[in-house]
Amino acid sequence: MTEHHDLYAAHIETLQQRTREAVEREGLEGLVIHSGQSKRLFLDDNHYPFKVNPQFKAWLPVIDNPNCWLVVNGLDKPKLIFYRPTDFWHKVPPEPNEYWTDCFDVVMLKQADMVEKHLPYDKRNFAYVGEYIEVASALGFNNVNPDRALHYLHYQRAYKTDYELACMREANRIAVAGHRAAAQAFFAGESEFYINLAYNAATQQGDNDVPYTGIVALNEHCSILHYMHYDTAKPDQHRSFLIDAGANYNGYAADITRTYSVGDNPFKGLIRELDKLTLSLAERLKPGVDYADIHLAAHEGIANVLVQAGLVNMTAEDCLAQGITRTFFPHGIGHFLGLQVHDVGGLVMDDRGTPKPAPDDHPFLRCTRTVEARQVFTIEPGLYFIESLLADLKSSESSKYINWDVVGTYRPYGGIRIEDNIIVHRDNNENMTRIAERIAEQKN
Ligand SMILES: [Mn+2]
Repeated sequence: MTEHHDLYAAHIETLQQRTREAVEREGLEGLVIHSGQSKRLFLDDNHYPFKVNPQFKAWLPVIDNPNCWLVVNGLDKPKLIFYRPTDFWHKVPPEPNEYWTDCFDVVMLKQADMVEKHLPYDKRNFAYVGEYIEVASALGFNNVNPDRALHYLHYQRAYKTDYELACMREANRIAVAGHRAAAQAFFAGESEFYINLAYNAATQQGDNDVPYTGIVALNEHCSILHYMHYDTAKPDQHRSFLIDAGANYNGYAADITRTYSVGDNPFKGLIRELDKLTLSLAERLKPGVDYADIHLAAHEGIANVLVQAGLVNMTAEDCLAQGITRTFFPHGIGHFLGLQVHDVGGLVMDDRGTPKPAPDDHPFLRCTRTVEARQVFTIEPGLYFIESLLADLKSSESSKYINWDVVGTYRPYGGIRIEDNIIVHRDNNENMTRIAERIAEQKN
């Protein structure tokens, strides 16, 4: 993406302004941001996959290099201390020379423990931002992950720069390619394990590259909300397939869910209803709307689907009032998306970090912010047939309103979730996922 160069420079300018404000609020001179360290397994000489500090990857598309540092104050050109050891065991990153290097004063670091000479000499007015508190104190930092500065940065991160939006469109494009390959593997009758491989091959991202562990579930497994197992055996019958899988571009995430079914059956009708619900809820995103209200609207939508499908024997209003929709849709309607799949800053009232928790009846909602332009959300209603929650419902007063024989016919399909990634602009919404799907379809 050649246009990245200009967008990137503007992105850095925005981060500089935010940093200036953050350090002023904290009474600091600057921040020293640590990319992280390689973490060793207990009593072992192998390492966990490296996951970079999100505050580091906010600045530059380097997500695979531990022992790097940024020194930023919002005024001077940011300093990048880039780790490049002499090492014949591991792949050493190339000397940075891409478009983004112009925005930094780059110094090379050959030995991780020699970083001190590149850091500010007087650290009293600098804060360490990173995971390794013992490293920070060994280096002489007293101020670690300062609250006021981080609250401010986290809150601001909800407003994506044009560069970030471009990255997220690309992440969606890559993920959609994976979803298409996965759907094909499902209809070809493959196992969960193989479907996941097909996804990885199409995205060219391995299990450690994608932004989160993908959910690849067949049949009843679709009812396990965080099903993270990949069954190597093909089931006797392929009834349904739920895939929640993303992709990463420059450290930015896509987070997409689709559900499929084989043949013509009533479950397919339910999938269509959920698809419509996703689109209509996405339409509700607009500046000034309370995101939590979209969650409540999702429950109204689910109540309507339950009535129409004959799963309940009551009005949608009563279904909602008795909380029955929470049995079938027990998670939140979505979340902020960005550098992290569940991006930060969703549950605060302001840039001081004043909490704005999820409503008592909906504790799993991850965002309660007022919707504004430049924010990116997922919208992901679901409808599941979860054994334990159905058992609770069956033993409750409301059991008499449930058509249990109808519930029984859907149980072997597990459940449905349809999840899109949406940019809210001032005058319109941009459903990145549907756009990427349309483009991919036209190419074929
Ligand atoms: Mn999601």
